[in-house]
Amino acid sequence: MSEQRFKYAVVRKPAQSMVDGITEANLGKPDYKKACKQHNNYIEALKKCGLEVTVLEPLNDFPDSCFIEDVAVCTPHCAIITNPGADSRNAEVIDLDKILDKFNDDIENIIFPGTLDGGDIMMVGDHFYIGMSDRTNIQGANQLISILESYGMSGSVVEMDKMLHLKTGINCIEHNNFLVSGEFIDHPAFSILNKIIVPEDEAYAANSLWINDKVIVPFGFPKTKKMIEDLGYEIIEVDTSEFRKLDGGLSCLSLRF
Ligand code: CIR
Repeated sequence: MSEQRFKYAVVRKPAQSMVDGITEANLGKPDYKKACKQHNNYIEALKKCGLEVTVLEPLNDFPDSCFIEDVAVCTPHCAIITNPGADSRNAEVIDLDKILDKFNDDIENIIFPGTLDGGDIMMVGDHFYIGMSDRTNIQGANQLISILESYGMSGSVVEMDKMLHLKTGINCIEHNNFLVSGEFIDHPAFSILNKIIVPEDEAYAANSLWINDKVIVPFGFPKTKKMIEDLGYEIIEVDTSEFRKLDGGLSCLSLRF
């Protein structure tokens, strides 16, 4: 296997205020220093996958701003700045256009009354699945679909009602392989895909991250790690325990394009 799809990543360092981030995980408050170390290891893993990484400064006014995946959808043809669905996160998009402008000829925007979080968007080639979570509404989804179609791509909505984001429970690791957990295991939208069923006690690892044919897997999920390894992928493990306490996984911590 060898496939170079992504060249760049953008990440945002965690802010000290992350201890007050949104969470339903019930795993306690994150340890800020530990989170910073884990974030550095994450950056190193992205570099090992061949990416040039832009590291943005923390935004202390936005406790969840290290979860930069939610503020943009990066496609091979344009970048789309989202309108994040959580009130406390909505203004995280400020100044993002200046950053994404360096890499993209075209920048588009999701605008009110549409809301959309990048964590709800799964790119599979030129098609984008859009999870209808509590953060993404139909206006946001329809705006995204029209933008995608105007660049020759496509999108479709996926009904869901249990998880925070679509990619909390399903992720494409290319070669038509998908890691799936919970409500997406028997979901009609995904019936024809090659599904790798992530066991319930390892559901967090469904959010493993394919980059250029390596797969970054969260530390501590041996069954999922083995299933991915057995498919022939090279694995990089990264501990994300402090981000998990805020319902965040591996994909949430970067934009890749
Ligand atoms: C939030 O609730 O928005 C953050 N605490 C976690 C965001 C995780 N992002 C993602 O799954 N794409």
